[in-house]
Amino acid sequence: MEQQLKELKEQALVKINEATTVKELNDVRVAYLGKKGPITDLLKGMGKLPAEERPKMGALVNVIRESVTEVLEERMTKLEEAAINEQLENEFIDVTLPGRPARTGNHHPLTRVVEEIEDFFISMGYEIAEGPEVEKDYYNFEALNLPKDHPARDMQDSFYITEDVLLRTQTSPVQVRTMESKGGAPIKIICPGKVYRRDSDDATHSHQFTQIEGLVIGEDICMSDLKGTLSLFAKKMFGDEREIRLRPSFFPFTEPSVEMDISCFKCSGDGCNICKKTGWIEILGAGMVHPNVLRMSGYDPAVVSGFAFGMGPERVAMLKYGVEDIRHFYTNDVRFLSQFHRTEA
Ligand code: 2U9
Repeated sequence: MEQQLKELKEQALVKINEATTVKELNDVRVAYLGKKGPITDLLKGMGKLPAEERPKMGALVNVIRESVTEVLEERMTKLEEAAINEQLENEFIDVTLPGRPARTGNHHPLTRVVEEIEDFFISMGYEIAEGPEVEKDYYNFEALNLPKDHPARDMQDSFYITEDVLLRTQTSPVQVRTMESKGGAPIKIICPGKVYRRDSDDATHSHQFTQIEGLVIGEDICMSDLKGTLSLFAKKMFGDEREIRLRPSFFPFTEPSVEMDISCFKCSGDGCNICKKTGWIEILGAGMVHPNVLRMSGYDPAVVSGFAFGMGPERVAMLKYGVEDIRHFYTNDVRFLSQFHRTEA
């Protein structure tokens, strides 16, 4: 049996040396050291040996198994290393190749314009106020000096939910709510947000659009404060060379009321398609807060006065970026949106 064991060991060592791949070597391991291999068989057959021979033979089988295992593991390490080296050589990765650029998102053009307008007014000391889009008739109309029989309250023009509740048609109710909560204290706010009107959608109208309104209330607030503020605003949004002009207008919530034009940023007054050959572009409406509006929300028109203005950021964005159809802002076509890449760092 001793001789048999030595031959087995020699055979196993030869097979280990002959194996050239990890798989072949694993086959050798299973064949010689596995549960069904000859060494295990020999160990199982020990019971048939005379009792005095068993310890010696048992020790010999173990020594042989250990030395075969040791040689096999050494060889396995070498073959594994060789396999990895071969893989590294064959699967060369050129890390200098340029990668595919990741497609990044960017701010919606309307968001950019709204934030630009907000930044200007924040820099002038205004705070941002927000309020509900589903609003009471009182805050949307009544408190803004639009009595029950006013044509702007026509059911056909607004999305009414009940007789007294509607989707706000302007962000003015936010100002009214702020006035109520301030109890007569000075106010300097802008109110950006979505508004809703029953309009048929076309290139310049949308049933839902964005507004930014502003309200300043305090002692001695006068028309020249409004004019100075709007003049700075026009220069910030459309360039330092912009001039403004105020034309008389009418809004139920302001008296006097004005509409503001800026000198055309494309032709500087010579006349072009943007300013319809007039040299001026209408940007927003404004005025001094009507005494009725002040009174209804707890301010005494004999003590304080205020100015207010309102604009549509869609119109500002259309002029700034040359967008010809308002619906582009809402249809989220990436071919449109991807044209507005951030240029600042
Ligand atoms: C209060 C008092 C007065 C807000 C104002 C305008 C003039 C105006 C339009 C611009 C384009 C609406 O989006 S648009 O169609 N707005 O011309 N808005 S003054 O006046 C207020 C608001 C709140 C308490």
